[in-house]
Amino acid sequence: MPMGLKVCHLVLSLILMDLSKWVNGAEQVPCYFIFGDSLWDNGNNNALSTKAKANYPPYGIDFPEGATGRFTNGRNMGDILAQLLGFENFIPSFAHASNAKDQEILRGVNYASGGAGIRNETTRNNLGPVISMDMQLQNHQNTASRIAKILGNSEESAAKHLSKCIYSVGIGNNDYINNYLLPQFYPTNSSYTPDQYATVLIQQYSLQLKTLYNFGARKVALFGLGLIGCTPGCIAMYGNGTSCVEYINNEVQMFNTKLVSLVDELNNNFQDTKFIYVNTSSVSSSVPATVINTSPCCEVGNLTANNGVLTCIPSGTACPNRAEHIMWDAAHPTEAAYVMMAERSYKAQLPSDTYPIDIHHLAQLNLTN
Ligand SMILES: *[C@@H]1O[C@H](CO)[C@@H](O)[C@H](O)[C@H]1NC(C)=O
Ligand SMILES: *[C@@H]1O[C@H](CO)[C@@H](O)[C@H](O)[C@H]1NC(C)=O
Ligand SMILES: *[C@@H]1O[C@H](CO)[C@@H](O)[C@H](O)[C@H]1NC(C)=O
Ligand SMILES: *[C@@H]1O[C@H](CO)[C@@H](O)[C@H](O)[C@H]1NC(C)=O
Ligand SMILES: CC(=O)N[C@H]1CO[C@H](CO)[C@@H](O)[C@@H]1O
Repeated sequence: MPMGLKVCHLVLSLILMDLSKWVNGAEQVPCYFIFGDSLWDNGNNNALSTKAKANYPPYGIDFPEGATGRFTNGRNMGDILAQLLGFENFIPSFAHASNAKDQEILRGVNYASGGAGIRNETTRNNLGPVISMDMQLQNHQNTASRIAKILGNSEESAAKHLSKCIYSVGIGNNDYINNYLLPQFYPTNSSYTPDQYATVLIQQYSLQLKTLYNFGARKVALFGLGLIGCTPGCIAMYGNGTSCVEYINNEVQMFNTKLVSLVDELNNNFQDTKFIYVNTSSVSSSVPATVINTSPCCEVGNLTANNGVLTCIPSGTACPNRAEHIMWDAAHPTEAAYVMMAERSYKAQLPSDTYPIDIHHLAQLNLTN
């Protein structure tokens, strides 16, 4: 299958190796904070009584520490972006923050939780409790207090430090997959048309981003939703087993369009701040949509019968040619696909990849308060 991806992955691996040589110990920003869902989770769900977890083999088959709770075979989006930003170590999970040294906390925390959504009830009714965006922001408040203590009991010093960091937020996929698309568990589909639903999601997201701003965030990358209708899980559950489910992609696109408008609005309202939009379908577009591999790399259960469990079977098999696969399980990309997406969000290759600037330029910005 995707020869293009294989070649691309090889080239990108070389770029990553090269980059790590000369930026080693030279972070472009002092800190990086991560909010989001399973594309970003690095172990925050491990101790929760939820079905939305990935801390068992074959997850982590290509990760040095094995199955850590990352929903892929190797590094995830946040890991690769941290490396591109010049960090020597991955950003620690909030679940382990209490064990982390002060110096580590100053470099950032990862709050992301598999299954999490903009809405608090998302995923709860079908898979169990997860850490919603509101709860991730509450956890960030704890971190902000700790940082104020570290910096001499000064909230002002904390806000100043936090203003220099990069923030990435990737949330909203589950408000569709584990909410709007499951009317047997959630009332949203009978309450809202797709356009109304996108609007209420964006309104709530807007408040959440203002909260993040109030904690000091000034450089924020917002990741748009992916082509959910093309994931193996959606194709199995809502399609005819072969092609992308277009009505789902259209619903997700309504959200993305409104998110771009929100980026404009926030940048107009907060002159000392830059929000950017990462177009997830654009940054994954080296692989033509027509060759999206509908078979996950790992062994998954009966997708049409399981109310949204899209993860690998515990101790199931994994395909040997993982660098050639886009999808790792029924919902999550492989590390190879994440490398491609992270690289293009960091340095845009097409004008449609990021708006108005890419993460590399966001990091370089000199914003005055
Ligand atoms: C989210 O819902 C849970 C369970 O109903 C509740 O315990 C929690 O306080 C809610 N969190 C927020 C931020 O609303
Ligand atoms: C169903 O699958 C066939 C190929 O087997 C395809 O030609 C057709 O467009 C699909 N229909 C829908 C509604 O996706
Ligand atoms: C995202 O990129 C695709 C091209 O892959 C483009 O068709 C689409 O309009 C872009 N969406 C937004 C919201 O910029
Ligand atoms: C998967 O589950 C569906 C719905 O329960 C059932 O109709 C189908 O036969 C199952 N497929 C397999 C391969 O077991
Ligand atoms: C998944 C989905 O969008 N289902 C339905 C939700 O309700 C509208 C009517 O407002 C239907 O058109 C959708 O198909």
